[in-house]
Amino acid sequence: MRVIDEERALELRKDFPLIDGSKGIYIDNAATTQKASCVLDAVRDYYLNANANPYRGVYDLSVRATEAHESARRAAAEFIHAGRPEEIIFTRNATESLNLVAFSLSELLLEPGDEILITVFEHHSNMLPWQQAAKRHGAVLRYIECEQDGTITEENFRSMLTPKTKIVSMAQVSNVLGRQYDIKKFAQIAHENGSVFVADGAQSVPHIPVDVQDLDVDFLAFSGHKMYGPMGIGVLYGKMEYLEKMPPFLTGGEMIEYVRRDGATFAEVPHKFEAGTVNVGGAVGLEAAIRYIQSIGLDAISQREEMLASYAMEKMTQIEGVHILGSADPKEHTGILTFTLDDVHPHDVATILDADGIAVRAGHHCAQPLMAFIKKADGRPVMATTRASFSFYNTKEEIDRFAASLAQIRRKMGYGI
Ligand code: 7TS
Repeated sequence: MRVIDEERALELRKDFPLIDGSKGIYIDNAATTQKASCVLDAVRDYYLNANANPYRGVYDLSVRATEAHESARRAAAEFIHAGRPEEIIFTRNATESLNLVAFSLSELLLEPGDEILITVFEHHSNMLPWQQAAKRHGAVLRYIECEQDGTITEENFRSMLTPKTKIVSMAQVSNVLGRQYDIKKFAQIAHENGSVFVADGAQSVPHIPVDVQDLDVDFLAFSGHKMYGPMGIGVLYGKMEYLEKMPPFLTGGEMIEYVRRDGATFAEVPHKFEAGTVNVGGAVGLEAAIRYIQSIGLDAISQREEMLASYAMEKMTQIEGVHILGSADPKEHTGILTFTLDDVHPHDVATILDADGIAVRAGHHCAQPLMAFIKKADGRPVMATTRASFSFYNTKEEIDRFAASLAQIRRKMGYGI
């Protein structure tokens, strides 16, 4: 493994034209990462040299477009260690992947009175699809509450399962707390209970090695744009035993075998779940992003991001009024530090940081139930927070500047230091 030290980070940064040499500091990587030039080149090359509607034509260009899409599917399968490429379905993003599984799996499994189990820290994209599924099927959506630092104990998890729990869904890494959950263990417990386990990998797949066969999750959703790839391409991994039985999510062109006036037979998996013209350019970009990540190594990436979180945490905890959500251990943050600053609203924090050229995220981070659940020292819910999230291309020098800017905010707002 080639360690990413400051020198190597600056070298790798040359791969990201938007931030290379920029005075600004981009630390909103959990929202989306910057795009590597090799990704942009691959997308451009596809449109310049192989663009056609795939799967439909017999002519050379269409065959090349089909091959490009299938090559990306093989790359995604290899990246998360799926047993076979057909278990990879391309979607627009993690949100669409989660909607697909929530819709089609619940059609297959849910009866009135059944239960779906998720956690209180889920991103809205792994919450609303289950709320809707529960409504459609007369099922009950239950929430596991974590401890204030984000911990979910095995006992707590077990205590929420009942014989009616058909589906369990949770994030492998929380987009607010940055915490990584032992989904291998939780999936095993869910399986012992006869429940299907769905993992939201939007914040884990870009940062830590993920092996779906080792984890033995039944589904895994993630987005290309959070892993240096383009927007508009996402993945849903699913075990073939479920995908084959699940009804389609979207219907129309390309997902059929044969259509009659009174119905249709559907195409084989994965095409059954890829209705309409697919995003070949996005898939090509995703494959380039995967190859890029593989060339650096996820072990090196996760080590670097942990180091940056640790460095930032040390600086931030020295600033009066800063409170970091989640664990006190930087190893439990996957490069994500969400915080409050006494007396100052997160939108003011983010605006003042922006004046110093620093891009962070402020608000509820699409996790409003978590914001209402996490309490400040005075017992009131945090409701909104500011989040800094690092990528391997960020540097210690950037964190020094971020911390220096953060340290001035309370004074600038008239609260002294
Ligand atoms: N799940 C998690 C855990 C996420 O963090 C996000 C996006 C999604 C699902 C949805 O991904 P999308 O690509 O479909 O939008 N999270 C964030 C965030 O934290 N800030 O902006 C987007």
